[in-house]
Amino acid sequence: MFNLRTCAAKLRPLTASQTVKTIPQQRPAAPRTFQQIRCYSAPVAAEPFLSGTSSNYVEEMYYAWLENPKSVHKSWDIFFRNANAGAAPGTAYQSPPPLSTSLSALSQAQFLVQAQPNVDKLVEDHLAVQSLIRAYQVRGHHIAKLDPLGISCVNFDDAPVTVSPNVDLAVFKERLRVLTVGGFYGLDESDLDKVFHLPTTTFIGGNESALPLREIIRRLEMAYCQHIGVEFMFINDLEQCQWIRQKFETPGIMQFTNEEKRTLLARLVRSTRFEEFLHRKWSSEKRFGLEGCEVLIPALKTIIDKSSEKGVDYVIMGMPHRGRLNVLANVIRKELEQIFCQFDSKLEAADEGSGDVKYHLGMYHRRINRVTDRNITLSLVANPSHLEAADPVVQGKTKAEQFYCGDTEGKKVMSILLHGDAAFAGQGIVYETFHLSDLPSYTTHGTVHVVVNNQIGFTTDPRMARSSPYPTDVARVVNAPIFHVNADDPEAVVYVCNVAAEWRSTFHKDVVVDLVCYRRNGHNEMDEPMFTQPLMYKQIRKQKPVLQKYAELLISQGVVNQPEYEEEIAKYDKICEEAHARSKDEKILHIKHWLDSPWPGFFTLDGQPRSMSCPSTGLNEEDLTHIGQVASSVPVEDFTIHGGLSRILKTRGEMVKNRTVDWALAEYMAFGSLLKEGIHIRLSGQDVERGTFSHRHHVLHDQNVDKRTCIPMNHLWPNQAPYTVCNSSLSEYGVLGFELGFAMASPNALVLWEAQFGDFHNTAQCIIDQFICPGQAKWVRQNGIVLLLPHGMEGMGPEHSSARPERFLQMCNDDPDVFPKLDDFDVRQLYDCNWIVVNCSTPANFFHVLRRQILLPFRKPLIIFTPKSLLRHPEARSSFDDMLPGTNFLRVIPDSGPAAQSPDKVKRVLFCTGKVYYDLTRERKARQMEADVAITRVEQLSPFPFDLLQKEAEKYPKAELVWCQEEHKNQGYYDYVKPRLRTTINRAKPVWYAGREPAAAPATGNKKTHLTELQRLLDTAFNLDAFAGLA
Ligand SMILES: Cc1ncc(C[n+]2csc(CCOP(=O)(O)OP(=O)(O)O)c2C)c(N)n1
Ligand SMILES: [Mg+2]
Repeated sequence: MFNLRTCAAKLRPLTASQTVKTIPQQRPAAPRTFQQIRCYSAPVAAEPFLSGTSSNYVEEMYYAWLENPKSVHKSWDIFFRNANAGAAPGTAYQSPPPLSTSLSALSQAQFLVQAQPNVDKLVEDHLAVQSLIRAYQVRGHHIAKLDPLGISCVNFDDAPVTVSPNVDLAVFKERLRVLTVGGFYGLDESDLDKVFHLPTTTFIGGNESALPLREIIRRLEMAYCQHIGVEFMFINDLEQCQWIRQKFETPGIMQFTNEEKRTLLARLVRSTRFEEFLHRKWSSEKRFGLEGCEVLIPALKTIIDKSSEKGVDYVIMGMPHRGRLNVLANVIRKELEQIFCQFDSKLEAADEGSGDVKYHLGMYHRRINRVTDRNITLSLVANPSHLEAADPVVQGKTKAEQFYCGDTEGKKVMSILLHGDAAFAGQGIVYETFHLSDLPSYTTHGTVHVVVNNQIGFTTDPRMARSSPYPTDVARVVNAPIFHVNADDPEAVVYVCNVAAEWRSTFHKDVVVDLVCYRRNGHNEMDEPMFTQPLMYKQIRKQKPVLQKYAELLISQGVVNQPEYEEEIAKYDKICEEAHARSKDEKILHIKHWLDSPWPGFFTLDGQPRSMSCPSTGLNEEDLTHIGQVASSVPVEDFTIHGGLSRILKTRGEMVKNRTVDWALAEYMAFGSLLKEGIHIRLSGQDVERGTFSHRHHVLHDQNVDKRTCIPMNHLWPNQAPYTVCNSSLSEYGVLGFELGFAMASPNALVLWEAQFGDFHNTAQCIIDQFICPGQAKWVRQNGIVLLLPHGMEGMGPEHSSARPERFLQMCNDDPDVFPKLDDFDVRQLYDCNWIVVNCSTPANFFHVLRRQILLPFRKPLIIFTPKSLLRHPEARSSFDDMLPGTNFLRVIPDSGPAAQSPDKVKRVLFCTGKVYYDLTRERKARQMEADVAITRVEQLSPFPFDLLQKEAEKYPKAELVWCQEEHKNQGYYDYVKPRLRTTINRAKPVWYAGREPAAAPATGNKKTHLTELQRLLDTAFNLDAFAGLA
C-alpha cells in the first residue's frame, strides 16, 4: 500500500501545456512517470489535514482524480489542480459550499472553486465517511442478525435494529457506538443528506461514485448487518479483501430466480422430511438429527453444485454425527433402504470385523450432478466418535487423490469439512489441520469448512465452552474468510455457500461458513435439553421450522402455491415409504457397501485378496548396486553439497563397493526398488528429509544457491514412480492423520510417517487408537501406512527413549493363549492381524519388511521401532547377500553360532528384540558363554511368530527360556511376549525375565544410572543361577 510519503512524492505540478486529462492513468503503479518534485517536506505534506491517518484517503482521492477528475468531489479537484500547480502549503484548498441534499447539486459545483475554505470540516467529513465504511466492513458482523433464536451467544454489545430506508440517526448512533470507537466520527444529522465520494475500497455505490450519507449507511447495513456477518478484514491480501467486498456490497447481488428458490425449497423439503420420517419410524433411536439446521443440506448441495460448475469432479467430505444420515441420504445419495435397514437391530453382519454404528460409516458414490450435468464422485470418510479427528484424514486423502490424478492445483478434487461449534472451537486438531492448509506437500488447495453452529455442545453453553466470541475464530490464523449466516434465512445461506465455493475455486484457500442455527432436540433424540438450557429451549419450542417459514415466504411471493408445496412433500414422503418397505427385505448388513475408499483392481470383485502368497522380497545385485551408487552421488550438474555430506556419501559409496548396507542405505534400497516398480513413496514427518539423526539425507542442498535442492531418489530410473519426502509441520496428530488419509487413497503407495522420536507419537494417539489399530475391523477398510518410531534406551532420559512398544502390542488382536492353526504363518497370520509390529535388528530385515509391505496382496498398518545408535553401529550392517532374490524378511533370527551348533549343550535361550541384541552378544562374548547361551531375535513381534519360536524352543531342550529386554518390566515387550511364549511351549517351562525393574518413567535421566541398570540386566541375563529355585 502506498503511504503518505509516496503519495506526496507523486504529486507534481502540471506543466502549462498539460491538462489533468492528459495525465496518464497512474494506478496502481507507474511511479517512474512521476518526477519526485515533492518530498515529505514539500508543500503538500505540510497541508494541515495530511496526517498519517488521512493519507490513505487522500491517496484514494488522488488516484480517482487522476483517472477522472470528475469522479471526485469538486473541492478535491480544485485541491489537486492547485497542488499540482505548485500552490503553497495551506493554500491549495478551496472550500466547497455546504453540500446540498441532492446529488444534482454536485453538477452545479463549478462556482465552488472560488468558495471560502472550511478545509478541516470537509476533510474530516470525508474521512469520517471512509472510516464509517471501514467500520461496517470490519465490525458489521457484530450487529448482524445471525442468531435465529435472537439470544445471541456471541459476546458483543448487541443492538439489533430494523433497517429502514429512512435512517434514524439516533438508532444508528447507538449501532455505531458498537461499530466504532467514539461514535459517529463527528458526523451528525445534518450530514445525512450530504453527498460523499465513495472510496475504491467499497462497492456499495454500484455504478455510482458518490452517494448521500443516508444511502451509504443503508447500503452498508444491507451488506453487513442483515443475516450474513462477514469476517474478512483481517486477511492480509488486499485483492482477496476487495473480492469479498464486491461479493457482499454490490447492490442487488443477492438475487434469486424463482427456479432457484423452488430448488432451494425442494432441498429443504427433503432435509426436513427425512428427519421427520426417521423420527416417525424409530422414535427411540439415536440419530443425531439435523432439526434446527435443516438448511445444511441445501448448503452442502450448493457448495457441491458451484464447485462442480467450476470443474471439480471429486469431493471428499468429513463430518461428525450431527445430520450425518441426512447428508448420506440427501447429499451423497446413499440408497435410502441401505440407511433404513441400519435401524434394524436383527440384521446380521456379513463382513468380518466389529463394524460401527450407523452414524460413523463412510461412503463412496459416483453420480451425475443434476444441476451441472457433470459427473461427480462424493466420498464421506468414516470416522470415530472423536470429534474432528477425521479432519486431517480427509485432507490427506484429498491430497492423495489430487496427487494421483495430477491435479496439482486442486481444480478437480476438493474437500469439505463439517464441524460442530463446540468441537471446532475446542479440539486442537482443528488448528493443526488448518496449519497444513498452505504447506506445499500438504495443501489441498482450499477446503470449505461448514460449521453447524447450534450454539450448544451436548449440555454446555458457548460461554463455558470457548474463550473466543465465535466458534470459528481458529480459522483466522490462516487468513480464511468466515461467513456467519443465520440458518433460518435459506437464501442467505445459499448465497454465502456459493461465495465460499467461488472463493475456493478462485484463491484455492480455506473458507468457513458458520451456520448459526439451533438444535431442536437434546444432544440426541433421547436427551432432555430443558434440564440444562431451559430458556434457550423455551425459545426453541416457539421457533417455526425453517421449511415452514421459507414455504410461507415463497407462497406469499407467488413463487409456489400451497398445493405445489404439499405435493413436493408428499412426493418425498412416498420415496421414503417405498424405500422403507424395500429395506425390510434386507437380511444382511454389508459394511462393505459403506467403504469410503474402494480399491478397484487390487481386490477381487468380492473384495478378497488376489492371492494368499508373498513373493520373495529380495532384489537383484545389479539394482542394489545401482541404487547404492545413486544414493552415494549427486545426480545433477554444478551442485555443491556440504563437505561433511560429501564424506557421508563417500562412505556410502564404499559400503556399496563392499556389498554392505547400513540402515540408511537399506531404506534407500527398499524405496528405490519399489519406485522402479511404480510404487509411489511418501515419507513425511518432522525433519525426515535429512533425518533426525542426520543419517538419511534424501534432500541435498546446494551450498551456493538458495533453495536449490536435489532428491537423488527421483533420479533412479527412467520411468520410476515419484518419491515424495517432506518435512512436516511440528504436529503429530495432524500429520499422522494426514498420512493415514493419504495411504487410504491407493494400495499402490508406500506411505510412511516418522516420529521425530518414538515418544512423540502419543500426541497422535487418537489416530493410532481410533483409526490405525481398529480401522479395518470397524470400517472394512485396509490401510498400509508405516510408522517409523525411533526407539531405544540410550541414556537420553525419560523422553527420547521409548516409543512405548507395550502400547502397540497391547492393542494387537492375536490371542496370547491360542496357538494358531495355520498352514502358512508367513502370510495368513498377517492377513488375520489388525497391524504388524516389528523391531528389526539388521538393515537387511528393515529392507525386507518395507518391501513386504507392498508385495503382500493386502494392506495392514506396519509399526516399526527403528534404531538410533544402531544407525551407525559397525555391527549393524548387512551384506547384499541377505537382500538378493530368494531372501525374505525374517520373523525370527535364530542363533547361528556355537550354541546353535550344539543345541543340546545350551543352558539358556535369551529371546530378545531390537538393539539389546548387540549388548547381549558383546556381553556373551566377553563372558565366553557362546556355547552356553543362545540368543534368538524376535524381529516380528506381532503377529507373534508362534511357529518359529516353537522350533527355537524345541531346538534347545535343556535350556531355560528367558525374555530379555532393556525396557522396564511394565513396559517394552514382556507382557505381550510372555504368555505367547508360554503358549508356544504348551506351558511346559517358565519364561524368565531379565530386564529393568518396573518403573513409572520410561528411562532414567541419569547416564550413570542408565549404565548401571544396563549392566545389571546383562548380569541377570548371563547369570545361569539367576532363576535357580524360583520355578
Ligand atoms: C474428542 C471428543 N470429546 C468428547 C466427545 C463427546 N461428545 C460427543 S458430541 C459432543 C458435543 C459436540 O458439540 P458440537 O461440536 O457443538 O456438536 P453438536 O452435537 O452440537 O452438533 C461431545 C462433547 C466426543 N465425541 N469427542
Ligand atoms: Mg453444537
